[in-house]
Amino acid sequence: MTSLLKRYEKNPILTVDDLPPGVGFYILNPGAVKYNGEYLLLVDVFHREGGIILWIARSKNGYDFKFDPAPVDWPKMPEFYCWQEHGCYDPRITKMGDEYFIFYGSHNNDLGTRIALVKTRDFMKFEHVALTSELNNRNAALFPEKINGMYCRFERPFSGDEFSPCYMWMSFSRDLEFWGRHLESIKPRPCHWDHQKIGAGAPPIRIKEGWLEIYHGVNPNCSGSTYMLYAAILDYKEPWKVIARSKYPLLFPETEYEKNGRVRNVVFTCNAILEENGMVKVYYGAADSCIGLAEAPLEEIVKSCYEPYKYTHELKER
Ligand code: BMA
Repeated sequence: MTSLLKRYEKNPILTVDDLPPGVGFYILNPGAVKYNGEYLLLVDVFHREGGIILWIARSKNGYDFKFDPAPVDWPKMPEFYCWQEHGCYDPRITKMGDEYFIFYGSHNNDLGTRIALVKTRDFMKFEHVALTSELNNRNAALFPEKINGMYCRFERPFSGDEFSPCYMWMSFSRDLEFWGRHLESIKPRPCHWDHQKIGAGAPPIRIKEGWLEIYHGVNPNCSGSTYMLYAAILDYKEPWKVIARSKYPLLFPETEYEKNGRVRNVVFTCNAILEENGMVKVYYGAADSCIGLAEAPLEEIVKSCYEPYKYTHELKER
């Protein structure tokens, strides 16, 4: 294995067989947070009745997880939006004060995905905040601090269909509902595996160098696409400025459970947790079918962003 992030030896940590029998087909892409002395995963479940629902799994040690007996009681989309939500997926959790904000993909089977926001204080009761984007936008990740007095997020609008090049933007808001002042942020790079399509992974983590963003890069090929994880370091005050970026993927599909499943060759994260001992835990969906955990010291991830690139071609940022 050559990925910088080291997989937990008992991966996958959760599969659909850990749910009550017959409930779902696949589980993937969990939001992850430490809450009240426990690790919580907010897991996408492809329900057998159709649609994607969210279900919490809990753990005392961050490795052994158990699903709650019932799925999350997710708030209904208010009628005034005239937007029917058939599925909610890829939740990204950000703590601000005593509240946890969760951006997620609100999916309508006929129209596509928009970004919606829910909040909670206790992971028991969830409250709708707003539907926060136009169509064909997703991968929203909220910064845990305001930037220049405004809420700040990554988002990833589509430029065309699923396979067209597209990349990470930032937007700002005073009230968490209306988002504007859009800025381009992390972009695809030529001669790297993230040269085509990229999007936020985990909400940014504050580190001494600025912000650490773990994002996904997508590489299209004849039989689909390969999803990998990369890291970037952003300026603390002006986070749209990329200071450094990992030259090689931190994690790419190498194991059977990452290479084979509902969608082959996928590792996809929605949250990473920085532990007090300096380890970063990355919970991720593998092949859109199950959940893995991979870890590395923050120091090594940061170092990898500053490593000189050894590829011989001359590189020009787009
Ligand atoms: C992305 C999202 C993820 C999914 C990934 C790979 O575009 O839809 O939920 O894991 O594709 O299929």
